[in-house]
Amino acid sequence: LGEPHARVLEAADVGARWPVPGPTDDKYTQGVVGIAAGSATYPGAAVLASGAAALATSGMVRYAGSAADEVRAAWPEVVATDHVEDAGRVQAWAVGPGLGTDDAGAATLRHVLDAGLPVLADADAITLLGADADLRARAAATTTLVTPHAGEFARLVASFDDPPDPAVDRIGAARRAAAELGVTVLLKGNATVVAAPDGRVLVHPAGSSWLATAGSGDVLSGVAGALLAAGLDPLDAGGCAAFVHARAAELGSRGAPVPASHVQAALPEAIRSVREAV
Ligand code: NPW
Ligand code: AMP
Ligand code: MG
Repeated sequence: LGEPHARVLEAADVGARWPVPGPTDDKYTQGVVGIAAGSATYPGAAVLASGAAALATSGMVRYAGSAADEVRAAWPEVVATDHVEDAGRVQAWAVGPGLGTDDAGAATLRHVLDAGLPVLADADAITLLGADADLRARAAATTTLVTPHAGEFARLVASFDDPPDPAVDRIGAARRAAAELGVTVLLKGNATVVAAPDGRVLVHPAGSSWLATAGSGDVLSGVAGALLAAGLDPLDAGGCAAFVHARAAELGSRGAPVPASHVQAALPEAIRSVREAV
C-alpha cells in the first residue's frame, strides 16, 4: 500500500486487503493473535482489545494476563490464560493496553518481543520501550508496529539527541521515529500517520473526533494485532486498522458520543462497508 511519498488510504484499498476465509481455510490458517494486556487497574483494556481482535478477523484470539476472568466472561470464544508463557502458539502478539509499566509488564513485553513473531506494541508497552534501550533493540530485531498517541510518542523518542516533534511535522516525525527505531510507527490523532522503517508512509486524514474517548486506542490495538496475525505487513495492518476503527466510530456514533465498547461493536458494520467499496 505505501509508497515512498505519503499515500492517502481509501476504503477500497482497505476492503481489498481485509482477510477473508476461503474454502480451505481453518481457524489456524486465518491467524491466531495473542493479546498480552490488562492489569488489576485496567481489566477493561484487555476486554476491549481481545473483543476487537475477535471481531476484526476470523481465526482465533488467545488472551494472556491478569484479566483472564473478565475476558472470558465478556468473550467466550477467546482462549484465556493467566500467564504469557502458557498462552500457546500464536502468529502475532498485541501487547500493552492496560498492561502496567512495572517489572511484570516489562517481562511480558520482553517475552513477546523475543518470540520471533510480529508484535503490535501500544500504550504501556510504548512507555516501557521509551525507557529501555534493550527493549528497543529487541523491538527492532523483530517485526514491530507501535501505535503511540502524542504523549506516548514523546516518551518513545525521548532518548533521541534531537527528538522529532509531531506538532511541527507529523509525517516527518513518524518517518524519523520509524527509521531510527527500526519499527513501524502509527502516530494517532485526527489524521493518523503510519510510517515504515523503509520510508513508506500511509495517511488516514479522515479520522473521527468521536474517538477522543477512553479505551478507543485499546480497540485499535486488537484490530491491528488481528491483522498482523492474519499476515498483513505492519504498514498495511496499521493503515487498515486505523481506517476501519474511524469508520466504526462514525457508524457507532452517528452524531452522538460513542463509548469504546460501542466502537468495538460497530467493527463488523465498518468492515462490511469497506469490503463493499472494493
Ligand atoms: P498532559 O496531560 O498532556 O501533560 P498515559 P493513557 C499525555 C489504559 N486504558 N492522548 C498527557 O499528558 C491504556 O491502555 C485503560 C492521551 C497525559 O497525561 C494504558 O495502559 C482503559 N494522552 C493506560 O490506561 C481505558 C496524551 O500523556 C498522558 C495525549 C494509560 O493510558 C483508558 C497520558 O498518558 C485507557 O485506554 C493524547 N493524545 N497527548 C480501561 N478501561 O481499562 C499527550 N498526552 O499515562 O500513558 O495515559 O493514554 O490514559
Ligand atoms: P488512545 O489515546 O490510545 O485511547 O487512542 C485514541 C484513538 O482515538 C486513536 O486511534 C486516535 O487516532 C483516535 N483519536 C483520538 N482523538 C481523536 C480526534 N480528535 N480525531 C480523530 N481521532 C482521534
Ligand atoms: Mg491508548
